[in-house]
Amino acid sequence: MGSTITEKVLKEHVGDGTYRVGEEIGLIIDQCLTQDSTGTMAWLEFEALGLDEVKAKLAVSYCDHTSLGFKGESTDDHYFLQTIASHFGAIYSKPGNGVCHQLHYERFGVPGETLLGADSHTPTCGGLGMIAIGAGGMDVAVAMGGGYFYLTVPEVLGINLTGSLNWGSSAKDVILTILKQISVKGGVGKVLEYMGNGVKTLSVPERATITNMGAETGATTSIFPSDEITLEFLRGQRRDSDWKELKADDGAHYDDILDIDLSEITPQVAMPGMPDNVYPVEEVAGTPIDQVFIGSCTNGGYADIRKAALILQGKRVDPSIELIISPGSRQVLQMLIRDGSLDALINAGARVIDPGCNACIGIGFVPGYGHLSLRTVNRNWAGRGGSKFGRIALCGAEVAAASAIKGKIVDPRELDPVKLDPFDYIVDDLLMLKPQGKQVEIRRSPNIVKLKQQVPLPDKLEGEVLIKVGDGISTDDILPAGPSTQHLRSNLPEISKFVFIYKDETFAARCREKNGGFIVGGENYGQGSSREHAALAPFELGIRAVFAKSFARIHHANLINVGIIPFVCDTDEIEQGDRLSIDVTDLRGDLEVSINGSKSIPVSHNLSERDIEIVKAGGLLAYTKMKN
Ligand code: MIC
Ligand code: SF4
Repeated sequence: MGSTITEKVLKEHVGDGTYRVGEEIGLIIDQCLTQDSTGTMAWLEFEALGLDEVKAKLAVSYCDHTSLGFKGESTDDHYFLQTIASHFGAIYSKPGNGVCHQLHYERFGVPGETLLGADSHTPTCGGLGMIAIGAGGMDVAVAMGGGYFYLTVPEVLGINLTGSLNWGSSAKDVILTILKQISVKGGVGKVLEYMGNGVKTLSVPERATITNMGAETGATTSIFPSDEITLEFLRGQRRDSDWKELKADDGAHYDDILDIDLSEITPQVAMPGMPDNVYPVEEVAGTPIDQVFIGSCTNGGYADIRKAALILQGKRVDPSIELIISPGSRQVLQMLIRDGSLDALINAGARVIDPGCNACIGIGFVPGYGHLSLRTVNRNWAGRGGSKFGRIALCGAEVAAASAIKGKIVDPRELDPVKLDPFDYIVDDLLMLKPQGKQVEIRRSPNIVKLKQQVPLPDKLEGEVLIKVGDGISTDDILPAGPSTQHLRSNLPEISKFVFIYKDETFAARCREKNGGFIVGGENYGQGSSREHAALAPFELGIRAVFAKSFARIHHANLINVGIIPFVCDTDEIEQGDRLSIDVTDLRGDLEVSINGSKSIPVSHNLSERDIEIVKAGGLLAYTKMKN
């Protein structure tokens, strides 16, 4: 039987265990990336491992989420990241250079290699044919130190693309259509592998849009073949020597196949709430909007913003709204300057900001009370744009640009088609700094707070249920990103005050008062970002276990890594305020939790043997040190 691309790349990288679907393997990681909001912690964790230097083939420390330095603490974070990367042997991408995922596929991604990134949209590099996986900072710290990344061998969902896209529809509409079909849980435990004749009609940036937002299906990652189009892209980036062909064998076995005819894809919009709350544009056309944002790691590429410029050329942004353009990288910005797009956009009334995450993470351009912001980003949960009162809808660049002209959601097919001319990429790595080694002194501000040592798990966990939440709780619900927290990522005592702040303002204070306790959730608890702060901060508040019906992959791993046990049970049986007690001396046996001393219910978990050892040791850092 032939192999899928996923199987080929994973098998070539198995360092520990046997490749069998559903079993745990230790994966050899070639490349690692960190960014400035998860990176401060990841680098502190790397330091805590006591290693001399980065052992992975390549590590890049990016600065993108708080690249505007909106607080002095963020600027301090940047200097810490720059000096620690240089000291331990990683490349540093300076603020203003762009978003990590966009930059990584432009400048470093290599088909057939593995990438582990401390950001959930790391699968973007799957557009180049990499196995690129998002993980928490501790896992990335261990991988930077040359350790394996442990994961359960995923199933492979083949997505068979046929036909080609019509005017008005884009790669974003492809992934929104897939999300509508399989939902935000449909990719859990799977790799989405693209195949079929339609693949060759998509450029690498279009593929990257699709693999980027595959993260929103809960998939482990997404991957495209590496073909002539990939070679052409790498040639454009002056990196053709990094190319290698990658394709699935004839007769490769897919666990399931989803057929998508690109010629039937139409423009789509994900309305506020969840990325799978997707409607054909005609059903929501006419909805008034207050703001349009074009950019992010999903649609911050040159072609997307160029298309928006062509749509807006000679027209005017509706005076009742604002349009913000945020190029994904400095390369994109330089190209938009060269071809006059920036002129066209500014003349139309758009505002252009520095390449980076910015508004996507709620740094600037925070939507006002009840406002609807139409964005080309990938997430639209409540609170995502930096305020719990703003609402976000997701779409591609064409819908966004057309809607900016009218001040309401518009079907771009009503406008004359625009077409891109052939172009060359501008390659200039001025803001990519090579490491200088040990002579570089690491700069730390008081806001960079050293990690506490992890201590072994006690035999019994007891305490109160301090919050009970419903299904689909995202990491943004647990620990919101945005202006109130982004500068505190390296300061756990301070950032922990914001845990569940949008859901229950008294949560953190109650945790302190009660000396910790438990969280109870529903299905898919912890979906979304790789932010390990959504586990570290509750731990800081004394949370020692989360009881839920199911967990999202990265958050599940993060809980284990910080020493919180993710238990699975029927949480309908537990209420906020209940007192729980559970004996955890033998996590391999039958387990039950006692509720208020009056009844007990069975609980289970999805911990592997290794995970059990990690939680017993108190977390991944303690475990790794113990093993070394
Ligand atoms: C996100 O898009 O939610 C983020 C901000 O990039 C996060 C990382 C973080 O919280 O720093 C992610 O996707 O992992
Ligand atoms: Fe940055 Fe937004 Fe992409 Fe996260 S989703 S990496 S915040 S651009």
